[in-house]
Amino acid sequence: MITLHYVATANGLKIAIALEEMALEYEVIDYPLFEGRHLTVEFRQLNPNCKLPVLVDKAPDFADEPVTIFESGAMLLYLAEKSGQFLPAGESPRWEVLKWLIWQVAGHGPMNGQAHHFLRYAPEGEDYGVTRYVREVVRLLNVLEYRLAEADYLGGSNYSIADMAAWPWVQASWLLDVDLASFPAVSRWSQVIAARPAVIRATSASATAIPTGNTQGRARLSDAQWSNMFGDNLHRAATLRRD
Ligand SMILES: N[C@@H](CCC(=O)N[C@@H](CS)C(=O)NCC(=O)O)C(=O)O
Repeated sequence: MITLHYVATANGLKIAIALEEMALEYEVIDYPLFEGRHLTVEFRQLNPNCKLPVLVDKAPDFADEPVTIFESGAMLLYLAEKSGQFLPAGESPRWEVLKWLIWQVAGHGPMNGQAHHFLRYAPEGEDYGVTRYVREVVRLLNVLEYRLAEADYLGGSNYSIADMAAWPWVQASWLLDVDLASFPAVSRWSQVIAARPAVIRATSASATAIPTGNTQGRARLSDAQWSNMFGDNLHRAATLRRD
């Protein structure tokens, strides 16, 4: 049994999709986005970075003890290796998947995250951050367009963990007022993935679906919610020590 410590955002959804695709048994522990329930000494033992998602496999193939994995890219690799699916074994196809997976978690995800931050949370009237990061998201969509005009999926001809990583963030592009219709190959890829039964299950199950309030419109946070997301509570968590 796998426990998924979950937040209903694009990074969380990547892992829910992977678990559904791989037909692995799992339970979800939900951490509502603004509540800061993960900013604790206990949670820090799962992820020193105090971020979600985190996966705990109580029955790993290679150890008697539970294994804890943080970082969505590491989780996707772990699950692909555990299930033997969605990461080809051969050297060339494997590296195609790995380089697009790393591209997503190191650049595409963080840049989208910053664009969402400046649009939803930053003080209004400050355009620099919005312009910088939304423009960067558009640039990265052009990179995806280039790749997906030559290949059905990011890793080549087969759907893989690289697509599972990128798709939830691409889906969220409309929230940035970026029209995917300008990227025909990305649109085609996005629609094909959206129609997969595992993706439909992950995006619609009550435990893992992304609520409107997590993504849409300008966020109106209470002082406590702001502190959990960006302020003192968040930063204090990085100084918590084990007892
Ligand atoms: N690089 C990390 C990003 C994790 C991350 O930023 N998680 C966000 C949700 S998408 C989070 O935990 N937000 C709540 C918080 O920072 O308190 C990954 O890919 O797993």
